[in-house]
Amino acid sequence: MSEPIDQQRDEGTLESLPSTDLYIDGEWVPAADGETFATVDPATGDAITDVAAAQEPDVDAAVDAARAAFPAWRDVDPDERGRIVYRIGQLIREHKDELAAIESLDQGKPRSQAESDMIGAARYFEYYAGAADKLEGKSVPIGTDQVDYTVREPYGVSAQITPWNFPGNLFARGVAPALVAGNATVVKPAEQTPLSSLRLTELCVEAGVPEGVVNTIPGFGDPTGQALTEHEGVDQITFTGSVPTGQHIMQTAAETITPVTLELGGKNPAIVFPDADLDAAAEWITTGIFTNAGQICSAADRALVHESVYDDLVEKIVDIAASTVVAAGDEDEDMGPVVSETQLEKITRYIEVGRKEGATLATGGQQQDRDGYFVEPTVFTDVEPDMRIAREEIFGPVLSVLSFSDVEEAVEIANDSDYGLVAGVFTADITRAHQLTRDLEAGNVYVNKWFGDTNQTPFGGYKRSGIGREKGLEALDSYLQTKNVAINLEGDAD
Ligand code: TXE
Repeated sequence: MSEPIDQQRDEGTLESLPSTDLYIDGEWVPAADGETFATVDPATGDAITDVAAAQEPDVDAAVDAARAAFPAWRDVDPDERGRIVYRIGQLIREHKDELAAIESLDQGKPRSQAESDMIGAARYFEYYAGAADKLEGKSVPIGTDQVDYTVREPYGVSAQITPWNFPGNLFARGVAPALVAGNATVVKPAEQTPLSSLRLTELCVEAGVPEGVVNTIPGFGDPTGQALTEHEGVDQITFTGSVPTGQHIMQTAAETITPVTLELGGKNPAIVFPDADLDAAAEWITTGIFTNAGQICSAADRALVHESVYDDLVEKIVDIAASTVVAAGDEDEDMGPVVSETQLEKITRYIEVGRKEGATLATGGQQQDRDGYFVEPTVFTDVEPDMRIAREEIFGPVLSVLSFSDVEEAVEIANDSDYGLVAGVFTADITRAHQLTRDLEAGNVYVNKWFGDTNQTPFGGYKRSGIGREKGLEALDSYLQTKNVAINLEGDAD
């Protein structure tokens, strides 16, 4: 075990944590050199506990364990593999309260939002479990003298590098399809939020996942994540995080031609037409930007509002923003603190940028005068498309409201971005809705809603928002490669 857990704010919350060590080859082990780091409670700024920090030898050990465990896991009968994975989902459901308490403490989000993340985590395992015995190939008709068919095979070792905004949920989003496809995994959770991944790892083992198949090694981007993505023994990489780190990982992976699935940032437009239900649009957009304190790649970052309803909608949005209650996660109000001091500084810096650029601060804009990393729900109006607050990902509870005069202008502003993750359209006109879903450059388009996509729906980005798709049956493509088999039935080479 690492350091005793002595600074927990929420008495009893961490009792169920198996350990704060690394989980490698079926055992909890300290980092090779005994290195640890503190994970911090964002509601107070105090350390919660120390967690082992994996170094290069630990990465080697985890990848070796995964490589050794891979063939036997690949060869488990598909129906049995599915049953084991399904059991993980059931265990997550049984333990959702404690998992949510751990998540809320470590990440800062309101307890009920953490609970819903954990139900979502359970759903990933349940959903993919059913695919284990349906990963079929096809037969290819190439003539009577040959039989040709394809087989879908796992890559081997899948490295999962996860961020801090949905730590437990994203652990499940990657590990569930990786396991179902027959891969072994090495997970490196974000250094800000390692705790739920440790508990989820234990539940995987309890469900019957064999030793070495899931290895979890908390640590920093460098050296831990770096050593993992460079490793010759890694066959596939799934990363969710920032564009620069995604670019860096892709460059690193190019050395070994390792396939990458990248889910990166967004600067997502929500386009509101005059015929939309404005009350509903205001609710959806504020939910879209203030949930998880705006730390969501698919947040509603930019509201593009038709000039004829601009003032009306702004008034509704500002009313909701001003009445959004901000509190520590365990108080379970609307919005918690942001995850870290670094993130708080980034957000407050952008608020300053917005002011200097000449946008109007309609509400919020302040860091709250208390310990921890609390920032007010913030709305900027009179934002112009070339302002930095309209173009760069803030990843905080800061909405930029812009106006447009016709549909062409709305589409132009919406698509004038390096990102292409999510876009939303609010209108009562079904034809216009379809035209926009066609014209918007985004991997996901919402019509008259925001969020609420399920585990079944594919999710990923156009342009610099990423490569590949998470969720849905599409996600399995990241974890399977196709082998074509051609069998000669008659005839010689000539
Ligand atoms: O991200 P990083 P950070 C965006 C958001 C946020 C910004 C910075 O705008 O403000 O990124 O956050 C690991 N090799 N998103 O610095 O660096 C790191 O340890 C391998 C959007 O936290 O991308 C962590 O586990 N791994 C996003 C993970 O990468 C490395 C969610 C994410 O960290 C590494 C989070 C390296 N060299 C932030 N360097 C989303 N798409 O939802 C870091 N890591």
